[in-house]
Amino acid sequence: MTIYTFDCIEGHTAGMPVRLITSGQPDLVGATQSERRLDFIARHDWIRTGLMCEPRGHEMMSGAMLVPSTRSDCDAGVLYLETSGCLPMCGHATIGLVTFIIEKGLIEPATPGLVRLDTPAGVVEARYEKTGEKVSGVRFSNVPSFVLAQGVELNHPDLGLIVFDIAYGGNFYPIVESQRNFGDCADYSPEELRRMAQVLVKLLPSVIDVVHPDNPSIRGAHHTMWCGAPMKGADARAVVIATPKIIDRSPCGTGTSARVALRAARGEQQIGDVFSHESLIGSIFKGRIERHVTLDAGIPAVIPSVEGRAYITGVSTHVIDDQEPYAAGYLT
Ligand code: PYC
Repeated sequence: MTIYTFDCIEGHTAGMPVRLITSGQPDLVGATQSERRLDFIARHDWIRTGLMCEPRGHEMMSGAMLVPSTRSDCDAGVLYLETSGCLPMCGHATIGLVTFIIEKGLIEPATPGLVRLDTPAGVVEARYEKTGEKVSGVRFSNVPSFVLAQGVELNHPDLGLIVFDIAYGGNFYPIVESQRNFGDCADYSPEELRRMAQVLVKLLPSVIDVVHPDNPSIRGAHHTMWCGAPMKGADARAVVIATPKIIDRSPCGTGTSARVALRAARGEQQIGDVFSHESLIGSIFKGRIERHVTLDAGIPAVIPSVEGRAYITGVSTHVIDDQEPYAAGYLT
């Protein structure tokens, strides 16, 4: 029998849970964080499922694990863990983990006010502001974000023909906007959106091969964005589903980045414009275009930044006894 122990900081960003694992990390093999993510998935994914899924977590649980940086120019390395998988990047978790490590004094960044993170998707720079002991806001500059495809058509069994664009902001997002067979995310219950997302994600490979042009280990779309009119005066609203189960409570940092990339490609947003993006529950992220860049594969992209706020709600220690029946967790 082996008992594994993990210390965590608990909290939320814009209402979406963040569980930050600060001890018990496995030794990972790989020269880059992207390679270490693949090693984690191959050998240690039970830590993700054990700490994110029931009975220690729940359907919406999401978080991150602090790991050593593989680069000398970063303050910390990070893997993003949630019930939907070990992600290349996660925006709300980035805002959360930066808030937690600064408020708890876990890391002293080389440059005060700036945390450089070695993520599987690339280097992410997060700027934070403090009011007293509290972090009052985090704005991270994301990895290059771009449009993979526009006008993709899919015959959805519930909706009929739907047309959407696919953009990348650290994860790939089919972005479904108002059209003949889909009015507004507010027309559907969260459970209906989740069911529609599960079907879309399942059928997507039959119409398009989703692969990052510069990093083929980032492939497939497991997240979807369902757009609608804002409820509280933001510029737009979206409900993001990270299949199989997550209905994001935040406006989704990587999803907001993907939407900003789409808006940039359409000429709807310029450098300096602020795009306020509202979530399922009305919480807000602010998305900006920091600069235009080009992928190694020659595709135009933007560096978006996303701003939001996170809060610590507790600390926890979880143990996983490998003889326990639900050691690796479960989702119903
Ligand atoms: O904030 O990037 C995000 C995110 C990904 C999945 C859930 N939230």
